[in-house]
Amino acid sequence: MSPNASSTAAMATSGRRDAMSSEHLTIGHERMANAIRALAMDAVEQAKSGHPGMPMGMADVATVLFSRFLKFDPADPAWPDRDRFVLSAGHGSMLIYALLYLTGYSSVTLDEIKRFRQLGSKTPGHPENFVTLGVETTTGPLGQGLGNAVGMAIAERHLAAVFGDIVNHKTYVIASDGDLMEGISQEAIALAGHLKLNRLIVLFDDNGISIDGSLSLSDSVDQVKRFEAAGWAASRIDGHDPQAIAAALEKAQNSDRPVLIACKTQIGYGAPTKAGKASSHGSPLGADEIKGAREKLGWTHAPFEVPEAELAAWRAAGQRSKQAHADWSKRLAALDAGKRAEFERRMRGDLPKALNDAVRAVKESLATAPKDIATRSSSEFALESLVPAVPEMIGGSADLTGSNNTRTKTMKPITATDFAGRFIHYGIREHGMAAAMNGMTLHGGIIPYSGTFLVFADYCRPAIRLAALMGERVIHVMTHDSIGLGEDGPTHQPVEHLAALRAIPNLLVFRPADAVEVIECWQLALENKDRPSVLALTRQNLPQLRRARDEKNLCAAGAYEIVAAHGKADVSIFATGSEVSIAAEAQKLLAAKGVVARVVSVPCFELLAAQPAAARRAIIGDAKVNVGVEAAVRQGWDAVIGSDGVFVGMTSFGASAPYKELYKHFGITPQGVADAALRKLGN
Ligand SMILES: Cc1ncc(C[n+]2csc(CCOP(=O)(O)OP(=O)(O)O)c2C)c(N)n1
Ligand SMILES: [Mg+2]
Repeated sequence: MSPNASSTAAMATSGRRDAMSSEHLTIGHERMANAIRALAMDAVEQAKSGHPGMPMGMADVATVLFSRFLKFDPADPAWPDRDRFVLSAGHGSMLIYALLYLTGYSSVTLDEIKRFRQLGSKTPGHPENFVTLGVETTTGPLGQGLGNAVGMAIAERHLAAVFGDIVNHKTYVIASDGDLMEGISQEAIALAGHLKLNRLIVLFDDNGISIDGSLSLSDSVDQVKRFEAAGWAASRIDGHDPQAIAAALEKAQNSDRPVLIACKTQIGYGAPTKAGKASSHGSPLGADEIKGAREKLGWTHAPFEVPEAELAAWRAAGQRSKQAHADWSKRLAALDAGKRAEFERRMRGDLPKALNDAVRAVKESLATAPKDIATRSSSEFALESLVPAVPEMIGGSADLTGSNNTRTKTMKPITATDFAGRFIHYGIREHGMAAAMNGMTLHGGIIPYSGTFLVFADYCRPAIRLAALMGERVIHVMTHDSIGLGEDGPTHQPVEHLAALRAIPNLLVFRPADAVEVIECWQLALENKDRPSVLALTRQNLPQLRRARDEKNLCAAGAYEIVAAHGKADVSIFATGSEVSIAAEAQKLLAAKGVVARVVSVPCFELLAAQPAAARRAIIGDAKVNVGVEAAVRQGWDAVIGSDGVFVGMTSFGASAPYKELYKHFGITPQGVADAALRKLGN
């Protein structure tokens, strides 16, 4: 059915969900949807770049969703119980900007729409949640938004289990062919289906077109069957028929499983020659085509002009949830004061006071009874105190729970029948895990931490990058962090991963050297509210180097002198993680040769780089020779040791053997470090 044939009558049939405003009924669906289409065409034309096809194709679906189903309040974009709306197909950003403007968010004005894609505007090329209030997550890399939405839906169910009916909302997604072709989508839908996330509703823009042309060039998947196989309820509808859209959404409200609605649409709907064609995907339509579209759609208004009546209908749609919002505020106010304060604290992202006590207790215990254990085990020891103290921490692992040591003794799993648990068995789905974690953080009220091997950081990387871009606190525990994992060999031994992670702006990469540094790094990861962190941890045992009682978090400076020189140092040895104890042994060998050396532990390059210049210089010192030691590639180390510094590490992939033999084979030993320093000193 075409929009012309539907509109008002269709809207009225299932109008019991919302008391539609009289304006809306007068204006009707079609004119509201055309307001989106016109704004998308005009903004892309003015910017001379952008993607008009998707917003034009999905305007009908979006209009029904936003005017009849979505629970939202433009006056309070951060309302904790709003429905989440994720535009996974971020290239269609004009769809969300049009919706935000039309429904009355103050963040997107008509002027901002006119500045689409310009520097400093609220309407960047792809939606950025840190730029535009009302945008829930940053999308553009296809598939990520869908992955985020799964995390949001998990967060909703968990918080509802903990706090009751003040958390009771849905998560809606618009996803395109590209979103569903990306591998991450399989991880996301499988996890969602397994957990029966029945408040997750995906509206698939089933337009059969991608950039190269017809989807048949590269794909023949039956998406409905695919989603059904993953445990979803899935159906196919005409995405231009408001009645069908409303009926499908209505049915989705009470589903017992996640819902896919495949909406058959025409990309660039309304464009006279480009509709249904890839040419409407990612370029301005051009003046003639836009003129023709205006005629075809019966939209006679000037560019960027939304007549008062249409705007009023949309603004009325933006007011629909006022009562729901007020009712929610009453429920929140009626909550037990302690519970309410706890909910509000978590949603603000503030840490509980108990954290500091937990950190102190771990440090006290380590000072009393030192632990010469792997840092992955130190992390578990830390978590045994942190997890009870910080109830918003939700742990997990991508099927390596026993290796990552991320599940504490008391943690129960989150399951389809009990969301009160605090541990997620993500399955072998690193990418889906990392994207879901982003979604949990974006939802609010949760600090997710993961577990996998460091080498599989590559499988999470696109999501970690987005966490860093968005400034989201997610914490990745990545164990088996070097050749020190031994026999599993080079496929499992990260060599370039630390450097690659350190290259991501705003990401904190921690590589603690012992049990004390582990608790300090955990504390820093938790306290850095606007940054993601990776904790790189060992499989092999390490000595506890820090034996003194230090209230102060020495890792906070990114680096610090862990073994002082006896006198003026000729050599500064910088090392991270498992190589710090090797550096400490090298210092003794050098002392035996009459060479004075100091050892600096560098648990976090990024925090060191952030130190004021004088403090950084003091940490780095002025020894004749700087040596860097890390069982990884040199890249990035020159910032610490200088280009004249000596580096002892890896220049190739590792090998399969017991780890002690590997360290010897690759020359990463106390003797190797001492020899390198001596050579450089000319001794
Ligand atoms: C991971 C990723 N790969 C590639 C792209 C570039 N890209 C943007 S949209 C798109 C595909 C367009 O097809 P579809 O998703 O069906 O969107 P439609 O054209 O129907 O709006 C591609 C390849 C991207 N944004 N993300
Ligand atoms: Mg498509």
